[in-house]
Amino acid sequence: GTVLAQGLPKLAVKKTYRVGFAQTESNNPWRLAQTKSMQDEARRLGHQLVYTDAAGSTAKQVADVRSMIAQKVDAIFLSPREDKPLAPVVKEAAKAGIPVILLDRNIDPALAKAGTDYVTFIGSDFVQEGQRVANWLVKNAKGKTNIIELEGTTGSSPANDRKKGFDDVIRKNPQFKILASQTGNFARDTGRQVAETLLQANPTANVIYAHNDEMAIGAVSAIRAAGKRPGVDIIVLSIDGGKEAVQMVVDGSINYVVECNPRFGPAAFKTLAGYAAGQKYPAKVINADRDYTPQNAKAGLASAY
Ligand code: GYE
Repeated sequence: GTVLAQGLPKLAVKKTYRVGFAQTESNNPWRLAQTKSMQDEARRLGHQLVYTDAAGSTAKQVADVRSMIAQKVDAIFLSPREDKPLAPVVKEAAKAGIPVILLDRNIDPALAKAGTDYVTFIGSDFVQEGQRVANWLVKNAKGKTNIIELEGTTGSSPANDRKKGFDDVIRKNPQFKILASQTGNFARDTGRQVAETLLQANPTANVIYAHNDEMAIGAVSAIRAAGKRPGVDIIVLSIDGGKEAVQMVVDGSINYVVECNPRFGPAAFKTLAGYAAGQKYPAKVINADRDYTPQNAKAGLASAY
């Protein structure tokens, strides 16, 4: 495409595009639901999707985007695994005349700018997700509350922001304490192992806040292995809202889940078409997310992915 004066490449109006989707990994239901939503919508509209899976490697994702640039795709959807190392390839794409739309994870705003280096970020407000979890806890916990936090992938925007949102609220409540905070890489088994170690080191812990469902589900196993009752002796809090976790809210082993909707396909391709038609976008297009409580989880199961 032609490069506009302010930096963003123009996208020709066409019926169908050949568009890249650089996925970060495929090891959990959230990622699979996101990929399916992108593939379904591409198929529905007749677009060709050039799909890559970085399999949890930031270096591979950088190479994947470079390969899409070399293949001269019309546009690139990118879910950046980490918020800093992907910034250079976003700029490289723009220089090559290929517009980038960030999906679900963001790039450090100090390193790349919406409206200059990429079109927009479509996704959830991760700071708000963390705040919502903390607010539920502050409202529902009784007495002294000692928290273990399982962080997402180090250097990813959801891990940074889910921590910030949660910790900021907790810090304002003196009877609430975060005893330990460590990464579980958004993965079930790592989450289980880290939770096991942290539960042993912190016997007074009575809350585990996991940055995603997978780690929360791993933590539930760790709590049981420690001879305690998840959801009763130890409150379990999570973000994502996949079916398995929502079912665990119904069963009582997870206490509260804030949804993070992975169904990006319709919004992604609508934004692409709108961009080609000359529509202007804000730096962030924020998805509206619901939550799952012990009161509404059963009714909500049907809408969980
Ligand atoms: O919460 C997690 C996934 O980037 C918002 O990454 C996404 C997160 C999601 O692997 O389950």
